[in-house]
Amino acid sequence: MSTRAGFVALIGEPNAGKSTLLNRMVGAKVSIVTHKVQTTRARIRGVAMEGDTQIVFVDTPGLFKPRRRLDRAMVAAAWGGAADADVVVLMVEAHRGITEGVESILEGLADIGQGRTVALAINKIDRVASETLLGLTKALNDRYAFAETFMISAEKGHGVDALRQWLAQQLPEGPWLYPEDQIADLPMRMIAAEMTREKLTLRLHQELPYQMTVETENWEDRKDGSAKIDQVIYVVRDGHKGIVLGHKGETVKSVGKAAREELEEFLGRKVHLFLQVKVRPNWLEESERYSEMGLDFKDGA
Ligand SMILES: Nc1nc2c(ncn2[C@@H]2O[C@H](COP(=O)(O)OP(=O)(O)OP(=O)(O)O)[C@@H](O)[C@H]2O)c(=O)[nH]1
Ligand SMILES: [Mg+2]
Repeated sequence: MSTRAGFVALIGEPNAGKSTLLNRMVGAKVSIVTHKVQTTRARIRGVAMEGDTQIVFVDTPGLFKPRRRLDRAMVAAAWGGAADADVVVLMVEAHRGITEGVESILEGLADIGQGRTVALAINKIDRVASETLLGLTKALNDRYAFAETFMISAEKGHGVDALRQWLAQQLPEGPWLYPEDQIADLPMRMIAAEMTREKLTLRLHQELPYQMTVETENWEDRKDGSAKIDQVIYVVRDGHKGIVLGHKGETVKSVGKAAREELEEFLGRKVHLFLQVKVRPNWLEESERYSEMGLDFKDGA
């Protein structure tokens, strides 16, 4: 019996639904999802099986015009993910069509896509009438020679099985890359920090989520089977600290509760989660913060 295995990178504009698709393919939430743009910051790998094929999905940060150091490091990580993959899937939002952002990704693909299989996944088809999809499919295929086009709803699951089956056929023969029971390639302490960042992002408004990062500082496995996890939320201003804490600390308290509950479900054990907010005006220029996120500081230069 011959096995297959390889990497499939998901790329697209921020909010296209890349993390939602990765989670659906893996069958567990390994990458955080919010309705806001620029949620994913680094390359996150999730493992899915299709018959005897192991598909390692690589979720990437959204591709956009970078302004700050963090933006540049994120965009570099995304293109790097595409360049390292056997197959690239470009995700485009059905209801938004060919935006300026999609145009510039198509330009980048002309380079990265060479000698690589690139498929198109038009996502969020639940949001448009089917007539729209034919026109969009044609317009996109006129601009880039996609190996195949899929119409999917990552959220509802439409078209996802067909995409996974096709991807499995594209991957090379070879041994599996991860143990059969592994679903993610991301340290637990980072998954835990990401869960808190998701809950914070969902709770907070405007720019704040982009100026904040979460790190797991300490993880203690206790004798009674529970885990004690200490995390730090870094913000850039005193005012931000106040917002994260909320009136009488209510905001951080409810964020901590939501994150803890999700972590307990993910780990299948009791969790004691302690959150601390620290003002760090320069965290966006500190290389250690980038390595904690799984990004390359130098990429942001
Ligand atoms: N209606 C609809 N919404 C979807 C679908 N797929 C994803 N979404 C929503 O789109 C939003 C963004 O999803 P994400 O998976 O976080 O998008 P992303 O591409 O990973 O975004 P970044 O990490 O910021 O680059 C979330 O609110 C999802 O629930 C879909 O098929 N249909
Ligand atoms: Mg994402």
